[in-house]
This record gives sequence, structure tokens and C-alpha cells, in this order.
Amino acid sequence: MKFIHISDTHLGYHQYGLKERAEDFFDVFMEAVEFAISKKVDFVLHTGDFFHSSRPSNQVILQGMEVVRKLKDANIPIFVISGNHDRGSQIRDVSPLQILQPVGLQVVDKGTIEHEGVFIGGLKYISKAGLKRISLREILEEYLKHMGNGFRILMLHQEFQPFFPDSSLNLNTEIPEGFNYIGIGHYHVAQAPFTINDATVIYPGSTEFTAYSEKEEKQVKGFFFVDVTDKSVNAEFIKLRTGRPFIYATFDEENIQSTINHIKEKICQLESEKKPVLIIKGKIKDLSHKDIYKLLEKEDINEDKLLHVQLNLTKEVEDFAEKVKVVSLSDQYIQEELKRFIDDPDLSSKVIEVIQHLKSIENIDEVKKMLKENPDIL
Ligand SMILES: [Mn+2]
Repeated sequence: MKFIHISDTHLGYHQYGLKERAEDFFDVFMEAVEFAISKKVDFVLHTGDFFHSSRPSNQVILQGMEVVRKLKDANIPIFVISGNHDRGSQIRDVSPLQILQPVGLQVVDKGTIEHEGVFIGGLKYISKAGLKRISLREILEEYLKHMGNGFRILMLHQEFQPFFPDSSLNLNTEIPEGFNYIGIGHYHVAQAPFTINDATVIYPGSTEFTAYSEKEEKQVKGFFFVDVTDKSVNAEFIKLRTGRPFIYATFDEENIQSTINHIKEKICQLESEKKPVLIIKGKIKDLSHKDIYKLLEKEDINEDKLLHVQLNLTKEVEDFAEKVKVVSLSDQYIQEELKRFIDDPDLSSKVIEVIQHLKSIENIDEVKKMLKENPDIL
């Protein structure tokens, strides 16, 4: 038996407000689907965040349909769970994945199904607040009672230690013995396969870059191609070719030329047909963001060579009156400040979650609409 396991495709994510970025998320998803078809796999597993939003646009729903239909035409079923991004409001609405069920997407948000002797248990994302009311382990023990003697797959989209250091969920204690394959979404950095209670645990990571993370700088995005013989699992990581290349540079105000040279060298080395995104990180003292854009322009590092420049720079300015350091708003800075400011760790992580969600929305009307449609997000 063969299958591919893909996760966190975030279809419809207009990263940096660019339509090209949204297309990138579609391209890599299609590449994985084409791979699955070429290998004639028995099925596809998707462990959540199929869509970036629980309210994908009509165009993005059509893209989702194209993905599912392509597999259906090749007679390959696809099983999916809802992630935190696409599970929908739990009170007023359903997951957008349900829209794709009539074209063949099989949503396994709760419970188990059997597919040609293979048992698949799925559980949609449950928030930290939700996990206070229920026990993950008890749910999974119940699943095992409904699974026969065949190969047993579990699909999850949760925050587990050590990948989410603030989480109280531990794979060793939460997952009962009895599964053969545990596929987990949500963490965007792919991991080498490992074993828990005789089960192979697979983290495919996301198929594209969604937010800057140091851990992802040297990583290539992909998915797993899994071959199972007599319950023994061989999982191979398949790199995606059609993703957007990213170039990372650390800005050094004392030695600007070395940063520039590094960027130019990296651009030259690229073999992708797609123009890269440049991420510049580090600290600036006297320069402004505008100065950096001008500097790049002067060096001919412009839109002919790049799709987008993202400045993740921290500016330290001394405020003469207060002697307080004003630091520009980086993601990490905001999160640390919020944790300090809001004493309750659950509440601060909820607020961070909401902010992360809002970040992908481009204008205030969309924010208002989202809050109105998803009142339980708060
Ligand atoms: Mn995700």
C-alpha cells in the first residue's frame, strides 16, 4: 500500500498581500497531487489547514475543487481533517472543507472510517480551551475500539511538545498504543520520522513558507511518500520543486557591502523559475526601512530580480525624555510583550492566535467581517 501525506497547504494565503504568493500555494499543492497520481498511490492524507481561511474566497474554493477533482479523476481518495485555520466557527458555521465533499474530499473531523482494510481516525483541531473540557487520550482510546486489525492511521492537527514549548500536550502520554501511523499537522517545520509506542510519527510540515522562522531558513518544503508492507512503514520525504525560493540576509549596518554581496550571490545561485522573496533580518540603528529600500534599488536589487522584500528589522532608538528603548514591532517582540502584559498564559496565547489570524487579512473591512462571522474567535 502506498500513500502520500501532505499537510498545511494553506490554499488561498495571499502572503504579503500578493496574488503571486497565493498562486504559489496552489502550485505546490498541485505538484504533490501530480506526484501522487504518477506513483498511483492508494490514497492521500491531509492533516489540516487545507485552506488558509475558514472563509476562503470563491476563487480559492474553485482551486480546492480542482485539487480534489484531479485526484478523483485518477481514482485516488483524499482524507482530510480541519486545522485551526479552516475548521470554521464552531457555533455558526461548518468547516469550508465540507463544501468540497460533493466533489470527493473525505472529511474525517471526528471518528474513524475504513478504506479497503485500512482504518483511518481523524480529529480536527481542538483549541486549548476545548482541551480543558475533553481528554485527547480518551477520544483516541475510543477510536481504537472502532478500528479492526488492519493498518491503523491517526490524523491530528494539534500543538505537541516539544514543537510547541508552551503546550501541555505530550505525544507519549496523549497517544495510546495501537496505532501504526500517526500523521500530525500544524507544525510547519517537517521532521524526520520517529516512533512512539511502535507507531511511526510523521510531521510533513507546510508545503510553502507561511511566516518567518529561523528553523525554516535552511529547510526545503515537501511532503511524505509512504510505502507500507505488512504494517512496516517506509516514509520518504519528497521535496517540492515549484515553491517560491526565499533568500535570507542578516543586515549589518557596520558592513552594508557584505550584506549586499551576500544577497547578490544568493540571487545568482538560484535555479528556480520563480523570483525569490528576500527576507532581511537583524538590527538597524541610524537607517530607516526606506533607506534600506533605496540602498537595494541603487544596487539593482529590484523587482526584476525579486518578487518581494520583507524587512524583519529591529530598530533600537533611545527616547531622550524617558530613556526608554523603542523597538520596532517584530512578531516575536509583540508576542513577548503580550505574554508580559497579559498575566494569564491561556489568554495571552489566545490573543496571539487572534493576531496571527488577523495578520493575513488585508484591510479593516475584512477584519470587521471576519470578527462578525467568527464571534467565537474571541
Ligand atoms: Mn498551518
